Amino acid sequence: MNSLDLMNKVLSMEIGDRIPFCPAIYEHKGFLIGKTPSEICRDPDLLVEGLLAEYERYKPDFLTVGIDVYNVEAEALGCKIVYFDDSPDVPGVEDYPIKNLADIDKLKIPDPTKDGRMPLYLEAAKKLHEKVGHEIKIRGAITGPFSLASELMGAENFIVMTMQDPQYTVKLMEFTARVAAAFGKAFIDIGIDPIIFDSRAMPPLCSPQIFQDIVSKVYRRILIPELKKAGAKQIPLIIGGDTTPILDAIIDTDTTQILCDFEGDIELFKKKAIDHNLPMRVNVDPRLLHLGPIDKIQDFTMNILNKCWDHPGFILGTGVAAYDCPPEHIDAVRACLDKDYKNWVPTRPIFKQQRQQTEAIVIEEEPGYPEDLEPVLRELAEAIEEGEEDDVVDLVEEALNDDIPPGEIVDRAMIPAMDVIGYRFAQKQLFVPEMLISARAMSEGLKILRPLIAKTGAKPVGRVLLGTVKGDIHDIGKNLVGMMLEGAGFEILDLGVNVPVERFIAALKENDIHMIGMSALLTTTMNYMGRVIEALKDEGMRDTVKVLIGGAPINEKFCDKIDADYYADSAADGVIAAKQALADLKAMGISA
Ligand code: B12
Repeated sequence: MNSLDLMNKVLSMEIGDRIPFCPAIYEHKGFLIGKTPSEICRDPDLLVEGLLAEYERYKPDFLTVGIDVYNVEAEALGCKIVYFDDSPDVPGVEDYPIKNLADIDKLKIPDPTKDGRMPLYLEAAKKLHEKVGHEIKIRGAITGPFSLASELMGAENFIVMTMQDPQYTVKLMEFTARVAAAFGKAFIDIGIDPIIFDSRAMPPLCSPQIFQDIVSKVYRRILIPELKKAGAKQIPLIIGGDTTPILDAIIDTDTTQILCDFEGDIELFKKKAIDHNLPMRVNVDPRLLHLGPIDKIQDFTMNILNKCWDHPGFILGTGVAAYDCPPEHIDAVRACLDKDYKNWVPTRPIFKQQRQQTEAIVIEEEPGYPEDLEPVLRELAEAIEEGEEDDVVDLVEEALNDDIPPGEIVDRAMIPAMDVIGYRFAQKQLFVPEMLISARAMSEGLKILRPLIAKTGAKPVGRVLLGTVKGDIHDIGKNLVGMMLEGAGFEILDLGVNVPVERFIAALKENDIHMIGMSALLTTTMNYMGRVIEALKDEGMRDTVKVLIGGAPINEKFCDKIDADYYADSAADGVIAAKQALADLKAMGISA
């Protein structure tokens, strides 16, 4: 049975003669042929070369025509994409066309044969189909309606809109579903089924309620029927992350194949897939795939195989392979299939229903507020929890009228409210949209407090460069630190969020800076601070500038580990640290 015959069987839930393999290779195609993602995503011949290299090297059972999947339709609709010709970074959206709701009406469905890079992908798909379409299943990547909407108006704005304006959310998603259908039809016209990617809709970015009430219905009403009408036989829907909370709603979209990403509840996915007669791909963790070691990758793979091998529609997959993922790591996943399972398959038993084991959830205590909290501050905290911006503004003013000092309003009501939100998020009681709405409400309150906290003196005592490091967009804490430092007489140059090393270094070169304050709220981004410090050393600047760091996951030990100078766990302590830094600089003969 060749790969194509196998796939036709497995996708119809019939037992094939082996388990199919579907590694997720996008930017890594570039690595295989020595080109950057930005080069291959703009040249159909290079794209085909990369796809053929993937086929040759890993012998997958699917080839997906796509690199920077989420940018293609977005670019055709007016998003500005930034390309990186000399680096392996994946191109990204830099600016988007929907700035206010009226802009939605101005958008027109693009023509896939003419607009943006859509024709390029169609050309590559056609060439690939001619070369290997007789022996392997080829699929054209299209962006799902939630993800495209979030590209078109900026993820943060779209997420807030999903909570606050269901009518416009539906309107925009009906439009983006029609765009996806148009691109999908163009692939179908050249003999290739589409595959939908919609990972921006994963929980907790999209709340399960919104997925069920809005997203799933747009799929069921518009996208899936239109693709079926155009002749699609298979319409897989790929949403990464732990989609267990939205599994039923994903099945309700009418997709023909589901994905259980590495964090998902495999047993539950398998049971539901069997109940609904759906093929299911299960992924190996992409971080493990990248970092190894090989024996851990194989343990992870074997665990998936042991759980899923008797599901006739099971496909072994991986999360997206990083650009420079060692190819032998991907080979190691495939080797598990070849070695251990090829002889088992013909006797695979019919799946027997398994009882789902539910884990007990340990509920720790929710953070609270001081017992003696003034009623107005309690109401303020609750308004932040609820994300009621207008109430927050009124209550901050009321607290000020009651002569409560600005610092106390922040420390006793506003920061504890964010802690409550963070706890509920960790407990999966709420999701990113709610967290974002609370953050916005808090920021509105801080706008009123800012001039009161940051009373600037005549001559700055020192200049501080502030920024939240690359990969991280949390800025409330950093902004508070900036306000308090301003209040203590420092001049602040704030680089904002998601700041790469190069911008820190360039700003240091262009300005007379005494200290740099970095913020990180995620365990995945805190290490980036160390990279900035390494760059300071490489540039010979480490001895002339002091480094302050902060953010919820940071501690003294981490500060020592990355060779920063001071750590502070609050804005007030940040001021003390900054004053200490000035004194230390002075002792070194460097004065502000
Ligand atoms: C609001 C919020 C968001 C908002 C941020 C909006 C914004 N404009 O900032 C949004 C919704 C965008 C968001 C997104 C995400 N978030 Co969030 N978020 C939070 C939340 C609830 C509050 C953060 C906050 O503002 N706290 C209030 C401020 C005042 O405190 P602070 O930031 O700690 O700052 C103080 C000190 O740390 C210090 N400090 C901070 N910076 C600096 C810098 C210097 C130089 C100094 C001296 C001091 C200092 O002083 C500050 C003032 O006292 C926290 C939970 C929490 N309680 O921390 C989760 C939390 C940080 N988020 C979390 C997660 C997982 C995410 C997401 C990955 C969710 C997702 N799956 O998409 C994304 C990541 C997006 C990204 N790439 O950055 C996790 C992080 C877990 C971890 N271990 O990494 C947390 C802890 C929630 C949780 N309990 O699980 N989030």
